[in-house]
Amino acid sequence: MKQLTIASGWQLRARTAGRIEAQFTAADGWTPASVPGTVQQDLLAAGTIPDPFVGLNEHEVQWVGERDWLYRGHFDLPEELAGEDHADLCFDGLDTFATVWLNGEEILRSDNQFVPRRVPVKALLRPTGNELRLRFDSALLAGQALGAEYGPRDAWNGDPSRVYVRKAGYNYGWDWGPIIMTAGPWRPIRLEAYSARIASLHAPAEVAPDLRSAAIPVAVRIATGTLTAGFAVALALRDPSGAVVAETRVRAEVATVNHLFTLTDPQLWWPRGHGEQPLYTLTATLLRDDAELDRQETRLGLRRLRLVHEAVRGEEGQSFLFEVNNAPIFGGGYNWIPADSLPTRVTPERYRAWLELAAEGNTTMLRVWGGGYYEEDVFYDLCDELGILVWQDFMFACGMYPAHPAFLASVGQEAEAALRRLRHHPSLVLWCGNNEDYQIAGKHYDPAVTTDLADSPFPAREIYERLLPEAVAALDPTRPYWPGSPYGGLRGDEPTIGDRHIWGVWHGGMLPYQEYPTFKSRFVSEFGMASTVGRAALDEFVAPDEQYPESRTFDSHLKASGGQRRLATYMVENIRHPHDLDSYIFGTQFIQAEALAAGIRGWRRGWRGPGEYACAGALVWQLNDCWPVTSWATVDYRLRPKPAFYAVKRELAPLAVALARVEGGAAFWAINATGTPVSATIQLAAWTLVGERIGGEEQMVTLLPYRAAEFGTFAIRQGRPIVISARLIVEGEIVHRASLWPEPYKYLDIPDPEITVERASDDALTVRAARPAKGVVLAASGDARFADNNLDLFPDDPQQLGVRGLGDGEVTVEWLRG
Ligand code: BMA
Repeated sequence: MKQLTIASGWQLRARTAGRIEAQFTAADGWTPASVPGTVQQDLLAAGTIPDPFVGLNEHEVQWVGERDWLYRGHFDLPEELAGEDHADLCFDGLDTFATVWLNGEEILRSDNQFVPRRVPVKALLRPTGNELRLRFDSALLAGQALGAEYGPRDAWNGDPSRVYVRKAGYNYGWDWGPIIMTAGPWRPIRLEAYSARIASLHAPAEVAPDLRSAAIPVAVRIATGTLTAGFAVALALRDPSGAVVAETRVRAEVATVNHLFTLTDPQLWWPRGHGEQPLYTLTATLLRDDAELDRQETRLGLRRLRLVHEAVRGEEGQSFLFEVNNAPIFGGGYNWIPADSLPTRVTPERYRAWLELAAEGNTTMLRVWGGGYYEEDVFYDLCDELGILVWQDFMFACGMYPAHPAFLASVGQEAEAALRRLRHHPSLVLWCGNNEDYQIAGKHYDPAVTTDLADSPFPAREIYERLLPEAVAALDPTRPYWPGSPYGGLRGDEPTIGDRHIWGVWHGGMLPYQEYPTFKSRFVSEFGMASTVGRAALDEFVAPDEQYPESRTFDSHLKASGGQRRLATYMVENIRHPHDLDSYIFGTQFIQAEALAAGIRGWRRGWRGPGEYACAGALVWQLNDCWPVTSWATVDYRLRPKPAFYAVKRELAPLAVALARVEGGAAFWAINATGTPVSATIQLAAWTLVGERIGGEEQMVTLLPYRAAEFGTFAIRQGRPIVISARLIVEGEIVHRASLWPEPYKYLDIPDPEITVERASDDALTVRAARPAKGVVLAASGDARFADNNLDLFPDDPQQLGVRGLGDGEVTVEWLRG
């Protein structure tokens, strides 16, 4: 198979009134266009629009989303392609309502951003000067027209007509993102020429329960005119070192060639923190009379996966536990949203930086959330390499989606495309029907209704409970499917069944985050606390005269409903209200760190071991941002971690100690997320605010694998404010720290802790405090990156931490004052 990527010389222009032919042939009015790309990206590059991320510019660029756009591109047909029997134009992603012409012939109409299209064009091709024309209709207007035709429907976030449009929902604006209605060929366009090609290569490998062998059934689907004699497929399986461990050659008498490889003692793929991520490579070569016609390769990670719904001792309901290679995994991590409002700007390098940062933050699982898009291949490749498990939503979020036949057909194609493209990734462990659609359905959801779902008051159940599970069963039978997130029980808000989004803190009743542990759940798939970004980020999008929290620009970059009010409420309930921008930034970020830590700490305590996995996951809403904004992200748009990133990292550490206030003192427990028993010492100490150590105890413990274990109560005398420190020591090394301060912090008179920061070496610092210090945030100019931050310090425990890119920059320190 030979191919030609058609990426250069493209132009775009807005469609105007009048005959479209004249516009396509017009000499002027064109802007250089990037393919893959989006209109907004090219208009920005041409200086036609201001940067929508800066100031209030978002509001200046809305006209782009309300126009139709024309693209034209030209290509010659390379000789080696001209000689092939077949030639297809392949459009990997057209956003969204597109009509395509080749050399004046209309060849395609597409209405789903997520469905790659292939069009046979052999008969239309010329040796030179082939012209491709694309028209993208305004998705906003097209969606509104569908809404007018089929009737209004409900949706949270964005114009509700979005539910009729198979396009990334966040483009319509979300409670953390701007309205940027992209349009364009957002994924590559190429010409493929072949006499025969491999249409698909699928190897749904299964590892035996005893992990001692793996069955790898291989199916190769061949696309060609007629299969004549002489066709064959050569299969080769290479181990991670590249050595061939199995190979064969099968004659191709039918369009799908099958073969079964079995491996004994396979190298198992493990989630990070549990083992390595060895990847095998399976190569299929299509031959005719020994001549190679096409070749495809796929990487395979061999692992045994189960989503375990079993009884939880002494409790109602069932667990929601991911098990990999028979090891119970605590699904700790984040929800992932698109990393840019202009998705084609996210380079493979940026994906690597994001996912390496997530791994550095002790992320075991990322949920690709249903309001964005099925991510780029590189995202999943990196998760395979880094051992980050992926919870994959289908692209439905916070809406009452329709289920009329045309819509179902489009969704069916979309699901097939996503399943075929992503099913070989070992990191992908769950397919999930939607985000919060069972919640927005509210009273329209009646589980007793099990037939004619498309005609029910909640028609999209036809998608989540029939179309998608059937597609998953047919195309990716080795993976579990879950109808929605949250889902389980009547309202998807069940403490003992399925997953749960816990938004009683921040949203809803704005309950104190200290109450997070009281929210029971088998798997917390969303919870969050918002904060603003740091100074460096603000300087990039807020004009100096707008740099105060209540400014119009701040408000425009804070999309959460009631956001200002909620941020202020959580601050005044916990800390002394800040009066300047820097302490406002510190305050919101401090609260976010405290809240997320309280949640994870409380829920991970419920991961109590075999038969008692009362809670088996906590996914923070959200890891990243798609533009500069005050949001729930713990890392800003330019990959600068906020203090909360380090708080989450600490609470998700594989070995951890934890504290909680109880009558007369503090309960303490420890977590061992690894598969090996660990002998450790838990050291506890009680401190006054002025730094006197007034008590302490040590306990030698054995931390059994895969669980949290309670170790009793550390009694402290009541009366004055006492701060408790806890350290977990393994083979003489402090592997984890925790602290417990009296709350609310605002009542405390916290003396200056006299913090010092010393350079221990070029890439290490030692941080000390003469008195207990809370929420110590180190900052430096430029791209300095601290390995740890948002520290709780104690007089007897200087902390050493790594730092990159500091150079001779100065380190500043901020801490909770009171
Ligand atoms: C949940 C998510 C998102 C939203 C977040 C914060 O609803 O699924 O839709 O951004 O909460 O409100």
